[in-house]
Amino acid sequence: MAVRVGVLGATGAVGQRLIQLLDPHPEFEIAALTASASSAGKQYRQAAKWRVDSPIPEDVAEMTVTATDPDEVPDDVDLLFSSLPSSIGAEVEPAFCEAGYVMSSNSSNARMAEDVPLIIPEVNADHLELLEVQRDERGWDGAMVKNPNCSTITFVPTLAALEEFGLERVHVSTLQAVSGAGYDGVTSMEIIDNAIPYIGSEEEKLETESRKLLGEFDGAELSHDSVEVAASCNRISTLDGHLENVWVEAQEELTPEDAADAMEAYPSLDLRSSPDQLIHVFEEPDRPQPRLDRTLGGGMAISAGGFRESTFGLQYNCLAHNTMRGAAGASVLNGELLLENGYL
Ligand code: 11C
Repeated sequence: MAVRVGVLGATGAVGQRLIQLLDPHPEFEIAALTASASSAGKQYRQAAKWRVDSPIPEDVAEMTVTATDPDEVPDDVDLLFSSLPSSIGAEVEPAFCEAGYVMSSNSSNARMAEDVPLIIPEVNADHLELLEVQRDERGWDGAMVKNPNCSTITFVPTLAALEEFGLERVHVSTLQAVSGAGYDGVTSMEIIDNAIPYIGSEEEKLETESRKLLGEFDGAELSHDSVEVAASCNRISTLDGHLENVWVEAQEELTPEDAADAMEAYPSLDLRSSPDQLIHVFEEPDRPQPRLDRTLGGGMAISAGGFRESTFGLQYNCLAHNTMRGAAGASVLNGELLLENGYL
């Protein structure tokens, strides 16, 4: 029988992608939708300005949206996907966990909390065991798992593939799509013929989340990885797909061929939404490109190319679909991981 799930923040950009990925889904069935107070009581088709690239599922269109409040979500909902704005997530997500709901959240609040697993299943599924620490410390019947920021998800799996070479220092420079800012964040008129070399708190997220993801959990504490990460972030006029330029200095010799082989061989998982090949490696120097390559693996794969030696060590480019692999798809994958590991 399918697990009954709810979507918190169902009318936003990531909430809409979540609905697209969850209806239909072989393991999950949407049973609750929440949004802001102004949408509560409305049918979803009236509450949401639907903008994703497939029709709104008919059964979802007819559901009534409720306020984002634990008392409004049925008790037999076992898993919540949260795409709430972080200020609201910080306020209400703990109340849902206290009320017994298990939550896979894309919201940026609490990602760096020491007892909250920040998970990319292919990179650090073992960090899920932090939930025992979380349960002890917070006394929750429910649980909170987070996925990282979309631009962090784009490059961390490529670093994980290179860990055997002893990562020392990484610099990453991003070219981020406008959809990362949500529907209202950057309008097309602001960004056409332009690039904006600043995305609020984004650089810090790449620098800190990457070290938490690559850190080690010893059963009691999580130690953050010692790799040094410096990030610079830019908004460009792509619609979907974050492209990143990465420079890596490693302890061991790391040739472009070694790096490409290690990424190509880096394993995917057999969760429902896992792509067959996690990292696609391109030989063409002008790939990956957002418009051509963001939908590889149903939007859940990462791609890499442009491997070369540079003054600052190995250099390459990588790409992922920011609202699929980087946000909604990342939360769904974490939900599947929670199910597979008996947390639901
Ligand atoms: C952007 N990466 O492209 C951001 C959006 O922490 O989940 C996602 C912010 C986050 O603007």
